[in-house]
Amino acid sequence: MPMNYRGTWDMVDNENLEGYMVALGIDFATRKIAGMLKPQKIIEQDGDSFNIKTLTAFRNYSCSFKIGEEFEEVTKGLDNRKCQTTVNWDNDKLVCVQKGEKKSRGWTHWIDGDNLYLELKCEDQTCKQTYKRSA
Ligand code: VL7
Repeated sequence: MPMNYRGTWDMVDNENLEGYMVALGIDFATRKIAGMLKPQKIIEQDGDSFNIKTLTAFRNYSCSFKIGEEFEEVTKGLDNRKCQTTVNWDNDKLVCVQKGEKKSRGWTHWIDGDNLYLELKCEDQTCKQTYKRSA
């Protein structure tokens, strides 16, 4: 049985989003707005099929994928790049590799109790986020 990520999750901690955004080349004004946001993740999951919505008062981002199947991801409203993206299980962790112009790009999710963790990586920067289950 795959780990169940379904739910609504509210961000409670955000470490080095600034460094991650600089690595992605996000402009100053957008970084200042983005740094104020408290995203909510709505995760839908049917076995190995996922939809992850990241919702904020400023912009939303949605991503659908199936474990092990590479797809073209356009990071619309973020840095607007194309990546060849694959998400795999590492035990109960979700490990995403985003191949493209930026080196060492990807993210990892894991769950511990009512906390959802996310590490976002780009080049030499790591942003660490914590979410709490709200539904
Ligand atoms: C990616 C913020 C900041 C540009 C706008 C701010 C809008 C939110 O990749 C992500 O999630 C994965 C794993 O859960 C699934 O897609 C989230 C958002 C990180 C990056 C870049 C600032 C512009 C913020 C929509």
